[in-house]
Amino acid sequence: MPGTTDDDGPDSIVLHVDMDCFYAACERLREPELEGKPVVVGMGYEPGEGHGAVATASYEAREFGVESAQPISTALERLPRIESLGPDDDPAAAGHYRTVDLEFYKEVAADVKAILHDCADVVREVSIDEAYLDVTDRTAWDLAAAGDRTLAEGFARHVKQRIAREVGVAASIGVAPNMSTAKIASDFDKPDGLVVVRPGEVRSFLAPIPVEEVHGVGPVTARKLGSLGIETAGDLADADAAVLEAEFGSRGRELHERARGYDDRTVTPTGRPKSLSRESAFTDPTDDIEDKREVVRALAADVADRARSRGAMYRTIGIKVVVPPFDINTRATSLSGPVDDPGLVESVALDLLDAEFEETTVRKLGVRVSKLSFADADQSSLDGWESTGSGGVDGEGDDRVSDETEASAAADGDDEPPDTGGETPSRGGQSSLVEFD
Ligand code: DCP
Ligand code: MG
Repeated sequence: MPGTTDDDGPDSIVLHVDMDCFYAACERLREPELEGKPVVVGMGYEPGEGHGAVATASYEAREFGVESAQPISTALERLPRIESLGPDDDPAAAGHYRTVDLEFYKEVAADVKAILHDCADVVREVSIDEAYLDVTDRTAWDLAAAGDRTLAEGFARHVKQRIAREVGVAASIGVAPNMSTAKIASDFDKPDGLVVVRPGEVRSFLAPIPVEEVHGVGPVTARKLGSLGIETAGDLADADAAVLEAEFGSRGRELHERARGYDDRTVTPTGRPKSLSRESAFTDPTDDIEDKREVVRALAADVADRARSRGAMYRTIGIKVVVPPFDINTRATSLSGPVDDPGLVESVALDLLDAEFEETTVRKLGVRVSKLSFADADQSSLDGWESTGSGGVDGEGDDRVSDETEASAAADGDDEPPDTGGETPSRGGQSSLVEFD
């Protein structure tokens, strides 16, 4: 059982990766001068608007009491906009407000998720900026040759560094033998955290954690637990299982188990895709039509191949053309019925490219098939977002193109907005903006 010390197998190694102040980090990618400054991403802060919510705040802005899901009016009271300062006001105590641009954040998230899929065989994407990785087969709990660090820690550091170097945003990572502990660990030392909880340390790591942070404990349960004198995961672990079961039913027993460090969920890939896509970025933007066509051909072949291997037929074929710096164009053609036809994917994608983008300088190209139907409805267990490894369609040694994304399920490949739990007006308002289709 994963996450336990049973004799039936080695302990799992689960990474939980969660980007730090993600939307704000994305804004800093295109405006590096915002680094180190209070940044608030949300809606409704322009004069005369007044309603809307904070999507996220940079850690500098959080010092002023600004936080996710807060009404924007409260944020503005706590941290005025830099534009509204008088000549004598302190600019360090003002916020740089930016409007939610989900389309751009999804681009950045897709780049991060591509790295995650490259680093793990099983990736469960749970929101735009968060995923679980099962890396049991890629590393080990053994100590590295020098020192007292585990190999798993070195592996997680490598993932973090790749994200920082290749995408330019910071991730916090928790490493643990099970999902719920990994999640708590990733949150434990934010921002830029790396917290490793070894198999033998789970219970002692969890003991001082407030019950609210145990996976599955919401505010109502936390209040009830509080009334039973249970404030921490340690209290919960020590509580009488029968009492918990009487109070909360079977969930009580489950929470008791989690607090004691047992969580037998395995990391399963995010569900059946609604679309399949692949993108490639050029190292240097190009307007050469033959270069562009060559990439589109390779992407089309890869996507059609993946669709076939999953038994998926498609009714829409589309392309994505990213013009520097971040102008995203998508075009698609709908067919009269579902097909499995690699030649058609190529010809439709090339037609869409030629029709409008023959002379355009592009930074990145993508091909997508969507409106999928599956020949065999029972194939869902095979539909995970398998890792295709690096190299992929672009071919080793082709340095004009970096192998960029295995389309990521939640943030990119799905047509649904990512589920971060709890909608805010800001996100709700943006969720109709989807790439392709
Ligand atoms: N988000 C949102 N509304 C919320 C919560 C989050 O729009 N109520 C968006 C903005 C966040 C992104 O989702 O940047 C990721 O959510 P997180 O909860 O991971 O928050 P952050 O990444 O911003 O901060 P942290 O560093 O705490 O992870
Ligand atoms: Mg985050």
